[in-house]
Formats: sequence, C-alpha cells, structure tokens
Amino acid sequence: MKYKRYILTLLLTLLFSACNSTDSVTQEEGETSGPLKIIGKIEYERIHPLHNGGSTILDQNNITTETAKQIIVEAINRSGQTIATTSTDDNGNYSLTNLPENTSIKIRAYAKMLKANKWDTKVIDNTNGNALYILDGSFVSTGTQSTRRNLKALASTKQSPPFAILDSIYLAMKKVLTADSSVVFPPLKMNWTVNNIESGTYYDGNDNIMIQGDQNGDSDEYDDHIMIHEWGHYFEAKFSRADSIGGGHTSGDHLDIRLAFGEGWGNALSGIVTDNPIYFDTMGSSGWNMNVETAVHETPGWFSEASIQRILYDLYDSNDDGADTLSLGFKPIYDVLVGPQKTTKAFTSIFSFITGLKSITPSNSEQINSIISNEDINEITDIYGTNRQNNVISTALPLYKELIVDSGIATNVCVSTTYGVQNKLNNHKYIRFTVDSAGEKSISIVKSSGNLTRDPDFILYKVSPFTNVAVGESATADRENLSYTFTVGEYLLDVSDASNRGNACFNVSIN
Ligand SMILES: [Ca+2]
Ligand SMILES: [Ca+2]
Ligand SMILES: [Ca+2]
Ligand SMILES: [Ca+2]
Repeated sequence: MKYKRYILTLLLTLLFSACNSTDSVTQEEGETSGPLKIIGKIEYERIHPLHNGGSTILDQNNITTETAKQIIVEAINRSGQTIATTSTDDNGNYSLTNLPENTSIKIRAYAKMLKANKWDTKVIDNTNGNALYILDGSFVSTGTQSTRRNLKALASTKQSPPFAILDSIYLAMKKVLTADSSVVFPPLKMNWTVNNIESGTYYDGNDNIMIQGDQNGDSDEYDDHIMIHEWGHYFEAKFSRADSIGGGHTSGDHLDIRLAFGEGWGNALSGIVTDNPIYFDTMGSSGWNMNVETAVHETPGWFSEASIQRILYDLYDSNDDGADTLSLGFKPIYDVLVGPQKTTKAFTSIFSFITGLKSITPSNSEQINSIISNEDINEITDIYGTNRQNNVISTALPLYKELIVDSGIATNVCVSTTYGVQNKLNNHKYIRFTVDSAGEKSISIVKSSGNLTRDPDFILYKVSPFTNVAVGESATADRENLSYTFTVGEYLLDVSDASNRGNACFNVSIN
C-alpha cells in the first residue's frame, strides 16, 4: 500500500517535471563499440543575491548554471523499471553503462545525495506526501551507440531549488570532510516547497530541516548562508552538542550564553563553508545582509551571537585583520566541537569552546585572547566563564553559582528581564553542584524577593555524560519542589521564572 502511494506520487511529480526540464540527446563520438553507455551532465540554475548596502534581493539577472553534484541518476524504461543507477561526480557528470540496445529509456535525476558510509541527504515536498523531487528527461531509444544526455533544472519552472539546496549542503559536508575524512553524515531530509509560506526555516533537532519557500515573501532555497546555518544546527546535534534553548534573537541582543553560541556558530559556519563573510537572507524585496567578519560591534560580549560569529570566523579565516592574527582553518574548530565542546561539564557556550580550543592549540592562547578581547571578552580561563568583567546587570554574574548539597544552606539566584524575556541573558540562572552520597533528595526553589506571583521552574542535568535527568515545571505559585533520586556525580541546574515578570530572587536548596 505504502509502495503504491510512493509510485503515484512519483508519477504526479514526473508529469510536472517532464514538460519543463531541458534535455538533449547527442551521439558520443568515438563510442561505437563496447558496452552501450549513456553519459551526461546534470545541472541546475542558481539565482544569486544582489547586495545593496544592508539590503539583499535575489537578482533575476544573475542566474548561473551550476553542476548537480553527487546526486542519484537512473535510467528508467517504459515500464517504469530502473535499469541502471549511478551518481553524478563533483562536476555533475554521470555515466550509466551496460544498457540494452534499441530500448526506450529516460534519464531521471533525483534531488538526493546518497553514498554508503558517507551521506544520505534528500529534498522532499512536505506538502505532497514527502515526495522526493526529481528531474526527468524524455523517452528516447538507446539505439546502438553510446550517447550523451544532459539535464538542467531551471529556475523559471521552480525545478532548480531542490538542487540548489543540495549543493549548499554538499559544500558544508565537504568542509567537514576536510577536517575528518571518516565522517559519516546521518540521514537528513530537507523539506522544501513553494507551499511552505509560513513554515519558517529551522532544524527540527532530529533529521529534518524545514525550509520556507514563499515565492512572494521569504524563501530560502537560494540563501546558501541560511541553508548552511541550519545545517550547522544539525551538525551540532549529530556530532557535537548544543544546549541552546532556542527562541527569537537578533545580533544586538544580550542572549542566554547557550543560545548565543549556537546561533553564532551557525552564522560563522555559513561564512566558513562558503569562504564568504557576507551572510544574507533574501525575502522578496526586503532581504538583508551582514558581514560575519567586519560588522559594526553593537553590545559585543560573550552573550552576543554577533561576537561569537566574528570570533569563530576570525579563528578560521586567513584574512587576518586587526586583532585577528590567526588562520587556524576548520580542523581545530571541528576538533573542539566533536571533542571538548561535546563533553563539557558546563553548558555549551563561548567559554567551553575557547577553553577547549586552548587545550587543543595551547601555543595560540595569546592570539586567541586577542581575538576575543576585540569583542570585549576578557581572558577565558575555564568552561564556566569565571571572572567576567563585562558591564552587565550585576545579578547576571557570576554565570554559575555553586550549591552545597545536604548542607541545609540555600543558594540565592536572581533572574531579570532587563535584556528581554525567555532566552535572554539572566532569564536563566545556572547552578553547579556535586552529589557525594546517592539517594532521594528534595530540590526546593522558593521565592525570596520580587513582587507579583512567580512561577519558578528548573531543569536538572547530569553532566557526564551530559543528560537532562529531571524537570520541575509545576504551576505552584512562588515555589517549585521535586524529589529526585540522585546518583553520585556532578550536576547543573537551570533555574528560570516562567512568569517573566521582571526581577526576582529564589533560594535554591537540595537536601
Ligand atoms: Ca530568505
Ligand atoms: Ca583569521
Ligand atoms: Ca579575519
Ligand atoms: Ca513552576
């Protein structure tokens, strides 16, 4: 049943594409003997951005033909049977061999990159039964001699977006492979359609990236920096670790340090992969761009996604400018992300990243200090960001407070909404503690100051391996309580006020 539906979907898609793709059949010279082959090139059209100051649009007068790399290509007969399968190479070239003579076949290219123990990424229509996008040639007899059949996915008929999306992802995978050739990328589905009008573009935390395709508003299929940014979140989830709490954010924000790092990483990665620091998002006539290397600093610091993207990009790039005298390339960044950043006992932030980087390249510590100093971040000496000197609200520091379990003594933490709500700096407080004797204990949070009724919540993490082990999210006014059976080890507690009603302090104890 499932199989039948799949075929039907393919046929529907096929009818759409057969009349739009450009294909050509030509005789291959010097191929008169030996097994019958069809060779060819699969291409797609990419619409490039046009930057004008801080605004960016897609330039319909700047459309180039690009090669569709590493995608699946099949020869299909009149009965719908696949009689040969291959993949294109990095130049979009394919070769199907040992084909039968005088047989009517067509060439079909799939918006899918699949190589065993390498990658498995495809573009599907989430509004049409998750149908895989395809590009079909016409039925033509194989004849008696080898021939060439080229296919091109056009921008004008909306056939090219799936192939443009794949090309951006392939570029990102290639960058990772330069750091570690043994990487195997877990399956990933790119969900794109012109019907994704208000879907947003995001990574779902598992194996899907949703891509907005609003042809009259914000579409992202040609916004390669956006595609790579989202793929960066997939990379974090599959190869590193991201403790980001998500939510809305912009470059001038004082953000929760976990969110700041995740977003800064995504933005930096898009510059790193494309070797182009101009990050852009087209949305009809109202798109924008920013320079992830040289943008004017607004409220720089360890809480700023813009600072983090500049730091990561400067660590990588060989355009050494100002405080940036390092050209580390991608490998040390990769090594930190899959190593110390993945296993850090703190939350993932610029503090865990820089501490990890210094452990990997200790000889570069002074140059690293110089790059972060340019973002008003004083020397980072540990994963917890101890000794911060930034001019932020006093209750925001220290970032991590310590708690002594079974002591009967509470640790007081104060949240604020000075910088906004939910995911901004000081909306969430971090508490560290160690459990020396296992057993059931009561986690207690009680409001100690702050007007209006509050809703304190917590999330409990065991840090090695890093695991979310409990949450306290009751609606009880001004307090939160939960009994939890602890094992011995180190823990982090994230305390927040779900009411988001401004400044308040809480006594936190575990006994
Ligand atoms: Ca866009
Ligand atoms: Ca540099
Ligand atoms: Ca630089
Ligand atoms: Ca609560």
